[in-house]
Amino acid sequence: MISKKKQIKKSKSFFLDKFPIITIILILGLSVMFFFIVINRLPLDFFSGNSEIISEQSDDYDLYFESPSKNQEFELVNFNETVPINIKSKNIEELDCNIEIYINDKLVKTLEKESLDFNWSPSTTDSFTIYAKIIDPEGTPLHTSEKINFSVNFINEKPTESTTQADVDIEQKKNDILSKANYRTQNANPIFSYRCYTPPVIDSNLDDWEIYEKFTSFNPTIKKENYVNASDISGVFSSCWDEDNFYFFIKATDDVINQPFSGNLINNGDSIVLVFDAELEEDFNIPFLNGDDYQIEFSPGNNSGGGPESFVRWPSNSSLKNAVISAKKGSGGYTIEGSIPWFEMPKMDIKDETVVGFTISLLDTDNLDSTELVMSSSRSFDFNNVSMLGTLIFIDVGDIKENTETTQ
Ligand SMILES: [Ca+2]
Ligand SMILES: [Ca+2]
Ligand SMILES: [Ca+2]
Ligand SMILES: [Ca+2]
Repeated sequence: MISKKKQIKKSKSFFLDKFPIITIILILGLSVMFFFIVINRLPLDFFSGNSEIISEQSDDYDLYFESPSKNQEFELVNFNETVPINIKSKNIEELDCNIEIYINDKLVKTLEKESLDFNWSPSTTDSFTIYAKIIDPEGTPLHTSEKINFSVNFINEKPTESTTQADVDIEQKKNDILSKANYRTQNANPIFSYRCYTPPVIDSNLDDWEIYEKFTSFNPTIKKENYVNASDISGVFSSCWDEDNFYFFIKATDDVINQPFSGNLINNGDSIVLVFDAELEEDFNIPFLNGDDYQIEFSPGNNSGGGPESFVRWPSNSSLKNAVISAKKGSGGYTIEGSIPWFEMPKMDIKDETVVGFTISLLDTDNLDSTELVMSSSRSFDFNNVSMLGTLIFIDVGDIKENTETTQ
């Protein structure tokens, strides 16, 4: 535009010498008219790129995805598993707005700007594109994020025919709990533990876990520079509960099973650690372990053929006398299935909708004689800092065995 004006100025002085002023005005008028006709006919993009980008540049809002990352591949065990969606925002603190999430150009969720995390349940093995929009109260998009491609691969199950009413109700119940709960959203996506109506048999047969949600998104947390790939150490975790016990299983993938120790040393070999903060809300600002916290380790058994073991690192420094544990070691990994009676964790007063601090960590030792790498269900983990814990939510959605029978 500037060069055009300059040109017009030049021509103006040139014309002034030879033609009457009226001709100049006529030419100027025609040029202006012609300019606006051209602008109107060309698509807007020709001049500005995109109308939304104008507002983005002027206001400097931004949204970016922490999860999924670009081209991330999610391997899900079954349809109870979800893809964690975590979004970070920039410069929208003062803005009156909501955030819309689109997957394959379909609106899947509208989030409040304060909590930009949720779990998305894909229904099929596929590739997806996700993006988010900042929407003002009138519904006008102010900014659109970068598009992120990711893929989902269901390892085991065939897709269910359709979403049952029960699934819808469960999602609704979860969302209601999350909207009321006070938990550390930044640490991890909450994990749900379903009430069981038929307790799993603790026998290293994992069939009884099919109906429960599985967690697989472990992050390297301690000595993470040693992380190589998922066959070095990764895992599938699930849990459920009833009035008497907390039940769990872990299926650890581990290229080298090495547990030289037993007793209070098991955390130096291949083992898992469960940490619970029973009074999450009350202890929100207390980073150290206190009287309502439990740090419990499990070993699949040592190298000399000893059976599975537990050790309560906090608060008691002893084994869990009344826990039932079954473990199986194989090539490429091990499983631990267990039940812990609630009376071993007396501060865990668990009922429907109880929210506690929780992280499960996989401790991997391959060739050294102490832990080489820790993978955790929270984004960061420290044995002595409960403020890094993620969240476990106990939920009663009825006898889900009955609900799923109709779709199988
Ligand atoms: Ca079992
Ligand atoms: Ca390993
Ligand atoms: Ca505590
Ligand atoms: Ca190992």
